[in-house]
Amino acid sequence: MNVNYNPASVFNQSVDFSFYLIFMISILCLVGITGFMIFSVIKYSRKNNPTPSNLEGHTGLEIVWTVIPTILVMFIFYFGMQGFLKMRNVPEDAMEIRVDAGMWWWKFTYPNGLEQNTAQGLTVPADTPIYLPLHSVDVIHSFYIPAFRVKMDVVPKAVGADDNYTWFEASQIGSFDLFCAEYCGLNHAQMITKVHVLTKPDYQAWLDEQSAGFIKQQAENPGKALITSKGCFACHSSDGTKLIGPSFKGLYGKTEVVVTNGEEREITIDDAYLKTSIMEPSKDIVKGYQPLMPPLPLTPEEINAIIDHIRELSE
Ligand code: HEC
Ligand SMILES: [Cu+2]
Repeated sequence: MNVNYNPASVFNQSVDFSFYLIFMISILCLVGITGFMIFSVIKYSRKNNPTPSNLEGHTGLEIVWTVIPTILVMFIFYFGMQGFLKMRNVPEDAMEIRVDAGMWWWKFTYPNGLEQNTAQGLTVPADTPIYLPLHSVDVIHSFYIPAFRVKMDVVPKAVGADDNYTWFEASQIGSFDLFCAEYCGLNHAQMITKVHVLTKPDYQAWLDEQSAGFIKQQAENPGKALITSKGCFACHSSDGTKLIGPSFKGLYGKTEVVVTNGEEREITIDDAYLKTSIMEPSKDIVKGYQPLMPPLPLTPEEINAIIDHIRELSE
């Protein structure tokens, strides 16, 4: 089949070919079976065929309707398998960008340590194979870029599976939707972002600029950088807006009611309380909120940096 279009990735041709092949076979079956039914209704009506007769087996027919579907299924399998093998075999020279998913955010980590979040999206160079190891910190998500014909489950280690992966090579400059295709809870719909495909020189310029900014922010305000890179911002704002969790603004020193082991108690937010809230989120639940905060892997230094930043936001 000659589909005349400009494919967005190197997978489009084989995936679309399999799709159209199956679609065409289905249309042929639909037309053939419907036609035969109409033919039989007319030919064997009471008017045209007054004396009914019984047909008792027909070896020739049985062979035909076993052999033809088998050939069709083998065709579908052959083309499907070819496309599948291409998607599972990552080229050796692929550039690695690690993908982390959580409720309800994405994080993309570049070889030089640069991190991009859901708001920023995934930026890649065109005509370069990109290898994407997929990690989930909580439940099963699914990494889906419809324009590239790429969709792969992002499975948490806890499920016992090894980390999953996928790869692609973009062939068109532009921005394409990237979202979670596995319903993963309340704000599943927030896991939508873009893949930005740049020319190789534009990508290099973008990478240099972003990396410089990222390194500067990490040095100047590690707490702020961590809140972005660890995905806290998906549920906590820094400007007083109430999201899924309370805003970090004005938090430090505030008095509030929390539920601990089913009992309400009043606390004043200090370093020790913040440390517990971050390390064991399910211990004290702020009254009026759902226990939705996941435990996130953070080192003690990282927690201290975040606490420093939360304190700053209340000064
Ligand atoms: C999936 C959403 C989600 C993410 C991601 C998340 N939190 Fe939370 N967080 C909540 C919710 C909901 C609460 C309120 C319920 C509770 O206390 O557990 C909360 C409570 C807190 C509290 C206590 C606030 C208070 O008013 O006492 C702190 C501190 C906190 N989170 C820090 C963090 C940090 C730091 C991160 C990132 C490393 C983070 N959270 C990531 C949802 C989230
Ligand atoms: Cu998801």
